[in-house]
Amino acid sequence: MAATEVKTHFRTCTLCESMCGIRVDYRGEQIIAIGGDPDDPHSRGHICPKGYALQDLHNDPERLRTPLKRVGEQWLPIAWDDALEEVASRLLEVQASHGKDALAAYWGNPIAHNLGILLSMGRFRQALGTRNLFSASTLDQMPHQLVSYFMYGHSQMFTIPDIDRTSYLLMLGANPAASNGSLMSAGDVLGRLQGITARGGKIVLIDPRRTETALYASEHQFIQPGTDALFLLGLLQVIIQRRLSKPGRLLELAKGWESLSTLLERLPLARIAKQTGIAAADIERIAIEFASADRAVCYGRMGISTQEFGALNHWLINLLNILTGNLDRAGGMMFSTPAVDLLKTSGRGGFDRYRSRVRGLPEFNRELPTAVLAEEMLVPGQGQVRAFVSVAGNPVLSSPNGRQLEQALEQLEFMVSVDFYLNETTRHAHIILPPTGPFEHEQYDLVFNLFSVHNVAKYADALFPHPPGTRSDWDIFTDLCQRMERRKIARKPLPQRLKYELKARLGAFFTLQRILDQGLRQGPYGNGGGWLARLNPFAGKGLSLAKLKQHPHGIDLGPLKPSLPGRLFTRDKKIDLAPGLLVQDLDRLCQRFGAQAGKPGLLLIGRRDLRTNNSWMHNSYRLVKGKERCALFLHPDDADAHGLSNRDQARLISAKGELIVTVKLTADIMPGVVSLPHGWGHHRPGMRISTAQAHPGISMNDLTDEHLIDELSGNAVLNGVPVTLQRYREN
Ligand SMILES: Nc1nc2c(c(=O)[nH]1)N[C@H]1C(S)=C(S)[C@@H](COP(=O)(O)OP(=O)(O)OC[C@H]3O[C@@H](n4cnc5c(=O)[nH]c(N)nc54)[C@H](O)[C@@H]3O)O[C@H]1N2
Ligand SMILES: Nc1nc2c(c(=O)[nH]1)N[C@H]1C(S)=C(S)[C@@H](COP(=O)(O)OP(=O)(O)OC[C@H]3O[C@@H](n4cnc5c(=O)[nH]c(N)nc54)[C@H](O)[C@@H]3O)O[C@H]1N2
Ligand code: SF4
Ligand SMILES: [Mo]
Repeated sequence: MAATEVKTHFRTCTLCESMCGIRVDYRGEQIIAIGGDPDDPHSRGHICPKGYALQDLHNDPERLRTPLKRVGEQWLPIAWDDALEEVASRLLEVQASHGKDALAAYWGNPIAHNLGILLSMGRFRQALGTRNLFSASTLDQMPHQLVSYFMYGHSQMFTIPDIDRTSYLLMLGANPAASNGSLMSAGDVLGRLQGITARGGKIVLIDPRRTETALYASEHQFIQPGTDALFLLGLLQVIIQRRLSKPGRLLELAKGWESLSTLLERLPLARIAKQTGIAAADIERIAIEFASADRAVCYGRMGISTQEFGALNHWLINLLNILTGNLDRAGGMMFSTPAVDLLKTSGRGGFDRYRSRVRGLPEFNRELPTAVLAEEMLVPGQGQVRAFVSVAGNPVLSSPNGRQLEQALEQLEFMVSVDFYLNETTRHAHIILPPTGPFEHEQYDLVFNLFSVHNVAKYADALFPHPPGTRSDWDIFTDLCQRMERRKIARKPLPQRLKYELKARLGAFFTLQRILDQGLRQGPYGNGGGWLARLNPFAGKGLSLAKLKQHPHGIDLGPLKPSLPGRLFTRDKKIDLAPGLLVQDLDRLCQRFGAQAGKPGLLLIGRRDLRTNNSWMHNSYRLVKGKERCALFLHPDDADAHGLSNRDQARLISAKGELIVTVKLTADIMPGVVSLPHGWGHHRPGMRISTAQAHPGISMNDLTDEHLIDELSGNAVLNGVPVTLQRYREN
């Protein structure tokens, strides 16, 4: 008998960092409606078009549910047992014949939303036992993490702008009107930004494009791509020279003050103005306004992270906040206090303990830059990568020079993808292991609570039970790890095998929910005692999973709190203002923008729009319908110079490839700069995403260059890529 009763379920949307609370009305297995949850303390009812599209993902008949094996041109369904057995044995065989590092793995962005992957990742990394580990982090925020590691002693100690209480937000290279905020998880981020101006505060936006966010800003300045470090140096120089620095209690908390003034007076303001395109008078004024605001915060994101001086930018942003006394205080740059404290459970990090084989780039946190992934597969020699695991990632569309990666994937001995779509990347796999969808497993935001502008916690059970014969990411990785571990241990003496079996039995006790419960109990709001605390008659005051479950809309844990020096992970419990490698990197900046620096040609930057989610939600019709969204934004002056008119076709050429683009003229982009979105290019053959394939667009990463990186952090340069433009006529 079909269920007739309509029920409502509350959970958090996992598509972007915003963590919106959603309410899902459903009857039986059928979703009737999705809307914002007005009682969610974090998002207060806000939701964007992608939130509604979660139902398209859930209902998508092309979302894979059964493992697939590629046989010739065909994909054949196979049983889980057979699939997992084959994956475990093939991966280990490749390592047995070519060495441990002949295996590479890549983790994509959605892992950050996925409790099951996050909690099994450490074990899986160990089971893989290779140095060739990669993730979307080096296409995104590695510079933030490297700077936190150097200055605060922990690579996960993310700095979060306290937008709810600031009166001056200086924002560089972020477009929250499209992205809904990044490294600043905030439900209804635009409402919160409007709150700043409504309180009489000011938002200054620095971006080579007058973006959708400019509508919410009090002032927008164009900046020449890749020159933010100069602009930030300019601000710091003005503050130091005019003696506007007032670090207050941070004076005691930080070391390295003496090196700052000489460090920062290296390039004349006039030259900075020329290179950045921001007038010296504006740089001076913004510096003075920033230093004299009662609560100011400087925040920079993707646009300044994925460029040549990503790490330097984040260091200078931190210095600006520190010099003006705006670190670790209300309305400034703060640190969150999440209910499960990842900082305590993960290592501090480490840098340059080994290097990539071909280009010799340093590891960070036992990861290598994704910009070297393809060459590690393509360049022959000892340690060449011959097998690959992709987890929740689509690097063919998301990493620089995606076409090169495609070639690299084609010649691998073995590839497995843990992913529920047969797409640009997974089509190269030999086996695809598809996990359940986001409504079919439990949800708690381990990562985004760390990025949150207000401390909150929320848990949701699976909305729908696992359909028979399906497995979650957690199930897949736990099983795969066991199979790999057992194979490795099989050759060991009996006592070791028995010890392993015992550990495996005990390990089965640690379900996802139990691990989460333990994390909550041991976190800053828990009762501190973990399992033993259950025996304690006074236990129960603190947060636990059972408590959290009583609050389906989530719990408000209060605004961000000052947390230094207690939160610091540096050995001497001081903030390091002048880490050696960052100081050295200033030389690279000065060389790059010295007196000799010529005028660059056209530079390509990226963009996001509200209805995209990197590369992978384009199989939802509601998200792809409507106007074409891959046009090349071009300033009318540049169009004139190239003899182009609106809607013309043109050839856009980089060092790595070319694309035929339709140009869209707009004065909202800086002259000399052009913009394309990423995440498109669904024209590749052999996929099973028909709606996306019917709206293919073009991939910006067919043009980006794997050799363009921030040399310090290894992060890919995805903004500020040199290109040329030519008129295009079809013969
Ligand atoms: N040119 C340019 N390139 C960019 C960027 C840019 O701005 N410009 N942005 C960069 C940034 S910030 C990022 S984060 C990266 C993103 O890069 P990636 O993470 O490599 O790509 P996504 O498009 O997020 O692809 C996610 C994949 O995960 C799968 N997936 C989704 N949910 C789950 C799940 O729960 N479990 C599993 N197992 N799989 C799942 C999807 O089907 C999809 O195949 O792209 C980067 N690339
Ligand atoms: N709708 C939507 N939301 C998303 C995503 C998505 O794909 N779609 N992806 C999610 C992910 S993975 C992330 S990491 C976040 C990213 O979140 P944001 O960082 O807010 O997103 P972007 O839109 O990439 O904003 C980068 C801005 O930097 C500007 N820029 C480019 N080059 C430069 C430069 O040299 N200097 C300066 N100052 N600015 C520059 C660009 O014009 C752009 O406006 O968004 C998340 N949210
Ligand atoms: S803003 Fe982000 S979290 Fe909120 S509904 Fe949209 S995609 Fe989901
Ligand atoms: Mo990202």
